[in-house]
Amino acid sequence: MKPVENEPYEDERTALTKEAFKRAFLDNLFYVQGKFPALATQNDYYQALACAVRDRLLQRWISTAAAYTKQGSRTVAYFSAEFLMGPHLGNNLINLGIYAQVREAIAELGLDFDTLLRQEEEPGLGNGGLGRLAACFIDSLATLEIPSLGYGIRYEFGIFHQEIVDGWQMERTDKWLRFGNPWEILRPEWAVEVRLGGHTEQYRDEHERLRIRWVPGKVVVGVPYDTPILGYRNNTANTLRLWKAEAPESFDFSTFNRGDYGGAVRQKVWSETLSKVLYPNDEQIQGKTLRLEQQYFFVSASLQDMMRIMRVQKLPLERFHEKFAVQLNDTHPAIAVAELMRLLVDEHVLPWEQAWDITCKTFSYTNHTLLPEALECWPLELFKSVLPRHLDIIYEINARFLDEVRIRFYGDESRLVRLSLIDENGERYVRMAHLACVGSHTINGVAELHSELLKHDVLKDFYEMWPHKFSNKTNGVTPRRWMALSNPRLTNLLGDAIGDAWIKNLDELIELEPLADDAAFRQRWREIKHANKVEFAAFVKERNGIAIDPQSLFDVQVKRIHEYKRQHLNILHVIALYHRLRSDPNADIQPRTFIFGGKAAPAYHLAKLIIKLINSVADVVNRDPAVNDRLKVVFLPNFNVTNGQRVYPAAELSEQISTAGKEASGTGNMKFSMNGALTIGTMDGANIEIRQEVGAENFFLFGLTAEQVAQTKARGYRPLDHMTPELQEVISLINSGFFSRGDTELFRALTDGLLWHDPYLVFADFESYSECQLQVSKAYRDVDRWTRMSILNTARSGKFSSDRTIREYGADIWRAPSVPVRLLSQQDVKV
Ligand code: 8GP
Repeated sequence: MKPVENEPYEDERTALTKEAFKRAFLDNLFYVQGKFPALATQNDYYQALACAVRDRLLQRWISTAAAYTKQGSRTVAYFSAEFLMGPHLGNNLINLGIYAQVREAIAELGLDFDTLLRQEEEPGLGNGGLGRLAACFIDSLATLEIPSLGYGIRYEFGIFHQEIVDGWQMERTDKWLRFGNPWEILRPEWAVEVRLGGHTEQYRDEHERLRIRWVPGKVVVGVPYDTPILGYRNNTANTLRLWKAEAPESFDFSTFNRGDYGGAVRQKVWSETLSKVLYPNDEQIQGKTLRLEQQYFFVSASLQDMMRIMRVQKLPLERFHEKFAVQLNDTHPAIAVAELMRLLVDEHVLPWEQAWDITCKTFSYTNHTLLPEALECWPLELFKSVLPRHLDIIYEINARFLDEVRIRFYGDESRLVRLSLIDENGERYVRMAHLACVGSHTINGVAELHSELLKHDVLKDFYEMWPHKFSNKTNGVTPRRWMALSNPRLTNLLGDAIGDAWIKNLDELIELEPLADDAAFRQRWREIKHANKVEFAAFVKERNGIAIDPQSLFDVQVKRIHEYKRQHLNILHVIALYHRLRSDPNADIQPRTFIFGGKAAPAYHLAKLIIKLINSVADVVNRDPAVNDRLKVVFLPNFNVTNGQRVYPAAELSEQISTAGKEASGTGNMKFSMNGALTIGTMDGANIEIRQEVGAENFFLFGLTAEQVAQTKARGYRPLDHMTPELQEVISLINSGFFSRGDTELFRALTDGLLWHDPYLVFADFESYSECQLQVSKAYRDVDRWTRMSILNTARSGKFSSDRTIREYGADIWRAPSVPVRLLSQQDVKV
């Protein structure tokens, strides 16, 4: 098909009018779902609606493909093992600019729009911050009209579904594809083969050159599934391309003919395992063979796909780095450095030096964590058994790199040991972060403090080697999903007050600033927050069966459960408040609802014990008539994107209380602040920048700084030095079995850890935290002061749009200019 030059034309099928929508909806119900209203389920209606939206997406997708093909434009490839997209329907309607019309159209057909939205199973193809960041980034890339592809894995099972049974987390498989997925398009014609295992051997090619051949042990096929990603109110629809693993052939017929049916099917089963399930670990690696295979699988498939695109566009491979800028989202895709070398040297016979030059100009690496246990290292033997050829390539990269180090740092043997791509202290490992650093032209952290700590701590030797490679790109989140879609009441108010340009340019929120002094506006601001709280309270009632008071302060901590994020610090403070109330029933305490949510990695026992403690405290506190008009505790099960959209708009206090120097950035902190919640937080990650933007007077700061944490540890941290009488009461209460029906051992692993060897310094920060919480309560009682602070948080959150982040990546790293898209219709293309 060739695009034809003429004016854009809205065809009947994809017009954005209400009438066209209703027609499309009924058409789809009939011809796609094959149902009529008497038999249709809510899910049928959802699918019919999704297909109507999808037609509009496809029109923009084709238009975008046409524009990019014509321009031959430089393209960003975002490589990520996780894309935590959240539901598509609502977001696509926002980005098409037709949310209100479609809601009306559906109502006019006699259906409940919200019920249909709720039918969508969210694609939970990520663990937390890193995966959600990838989703925000591809939204911003499309909004900024930058040609880009997201490359990842189409996991059949995403992050597990969390249930709470008797206070404990239970994991259930996430069958998100159960009813099909209307947002993806299968592209079997672009399937590629990926090899694994086996061995290498030398041979002589037709010119008698000595070369190396990889004889794989097994082969899988990667099949791409494409999801169009719309920009906000433009004609751009970029692509998220996720790979599914399949067997080359369903049956091995030679085996089958020998009568070994089981053996014949085994290959198929094994192949499909590769994209079967997301590893549910956040910030902790498990050195499992399957995970390395997954990483290599999607990276190899993606690089091969990019080479196919080069062929289609008739570009020589020597220009790979001019056509593509590849961003490595953490080290999960870092094997791409060795794979691109293999493809260029072994398969396309480029000289090593030229291939290396192309490789280094192609990749950039983002680090997302400072936790040592999250830095990926693969045992050498395991690595060799999966990727024998890549290990050779890594040895060669390492040898050349260490030669360079030797000359730069004459006589510094220990530096060689520290920088090597191979860790030789004891069992030998391949260090993926080192591979990423050596093979990339830029390296960045995700908030200012984090980038500084990378330079001076985790990646210090690389910084000394190549200071010019390092920069900071503070994270951001998309205001389309995290404000326009999830907080419609606020969006309406903002629309009345300052228009809606902020949705595309979040800095415009600054126009709100003067309104913080307008009493009538403050009143409306409060009404909106209150309405959001009422709605959320109804949801909690339905989910947890707990009645919470919308007049109380909604104090929220939602994120993965991890010791460094210190949910236990929060719950210890709740117990302290409970203790104060029980000791003095007349204590003047600001009524609060403490809301927790988050998943623990299934094998992370302490994190699961923290969940149990939160639920156990909730059980006691919520039932105790002596306090329960003033304290409530809620653990919201299965925190995910959908539940995030419910909770951020209702929150008043955002808990960002990690041990300073541990949280790389955080992005939930940004979502809270832009929705008008105030932060209680440490000097960690992006908290520091949020405080800088909103003003110290509009932020509740407590705790040790990263520097003080380091000093405290260097001196030898002794938790008991920080024991206070109140903290003593809290720990005793837990250990007495008060929250565990007399079981004095249940929480011992947790309390012993805190008392004797807590690397996260909970006791050291407890007093400062409690004191700061008193300040919070005081501020909350001054209704006007609080409202003013809340408005200023939203007004000054412009920096935290992922559009700003992506502009910075674009200018400093990718250098991929935007390519506006002209809308084509069916009339414009001829076969
Ligand atoms: C997270 C960081 O913990 C968080 O501070 C940051 O905002 C987010 O990345 C986005 O940059 N890191 C991870 O989620 C992470 O390292 N996960 C990998 C181990 C799976």
